[in-house]
Amino acid sequence: MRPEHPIVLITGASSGFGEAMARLLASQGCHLALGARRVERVQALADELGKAHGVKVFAGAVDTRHTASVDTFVTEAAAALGGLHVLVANAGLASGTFKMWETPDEDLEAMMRTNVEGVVKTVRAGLPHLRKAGWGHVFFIGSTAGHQPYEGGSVYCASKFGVKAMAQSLRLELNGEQIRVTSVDPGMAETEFSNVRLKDEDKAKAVYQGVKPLTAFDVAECVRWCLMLPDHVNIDEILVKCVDQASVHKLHRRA
Ligand code: NDP
Ligand code: 8X3
Repeated sequence: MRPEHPIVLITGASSGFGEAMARLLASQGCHLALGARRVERVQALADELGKAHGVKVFAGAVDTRHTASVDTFVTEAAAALGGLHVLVANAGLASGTFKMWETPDEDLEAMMRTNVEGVVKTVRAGLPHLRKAGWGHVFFIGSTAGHQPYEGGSVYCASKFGVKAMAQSLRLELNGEQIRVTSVDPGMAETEFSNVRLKDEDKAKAVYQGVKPLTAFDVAECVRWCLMLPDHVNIDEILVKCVDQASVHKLHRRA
């Protein structure tokens, strides 16, 4: 039975898509559990959204690479909010644009541990709460990089192909339960993503030069729409790109 005010846990809520989802879903009456490593950011967001929308918002520090950190965050969130209905495994990153044979261990591990292992740890910790509620929705945040590989993206693409595989497996594994599974797979969107990837503000800005990219709110709207559909409707996958991006390699840039 769908709760009147779903309780939504979002990892990576300190910026970008996660922050936008928190803002949009709070405005729709959802209670929230917001996590990231930069806890001061999620705490400020939680205070703001709780006041603005009268919803309950739990904020916690979480590093999704570490089992104990994820387990503590999820347990404390569920205790503070009285359960969980929706998981958004959003925390993720690209680190560098290395050719495969040049990829340093540090970047390899950052991407695989956050984008693949972190997602498993989040779903593994959160799922019992959805099962207990008897109604749930798990969102994976994939990417066009999980549909089409590109040069300089081998490990990031591998991680997002992995996300796609996990979403498909989980949907099969949960068949027969009222828990929907959706992968939202965006193309280029202007967030802190390129700053984190390139570690250089000017280079990050240049990624979006002459293009009107997706915004974090466009992606949040995809999540909102899937969540609000009737219970018997499962959107498996949304591949969403800005109009200027016809494919990973075909981008229209204005002068
Ligand atoms: P941002 O860099 O703006 O946000 C990433 C979020 O992930 C931050 O809140 C960050 O918080 C969090 N995060 C990163 N590592 C960890 C960790 N180990 N533990 C907990 N939280 C972590 O980027 P986006 O919003 O764009 O990215 C969100 C997701 O969307 C990622 O999975 C990304 O791969 C994916 N994506 C992005 C696209 C884009 O073009 N922007 C397109 C397609 C997919 P903190 O640093 O505080 O921990
Ligand atoms: C982020 C989009 O094109 O940088 O997932 O891989 S892209």
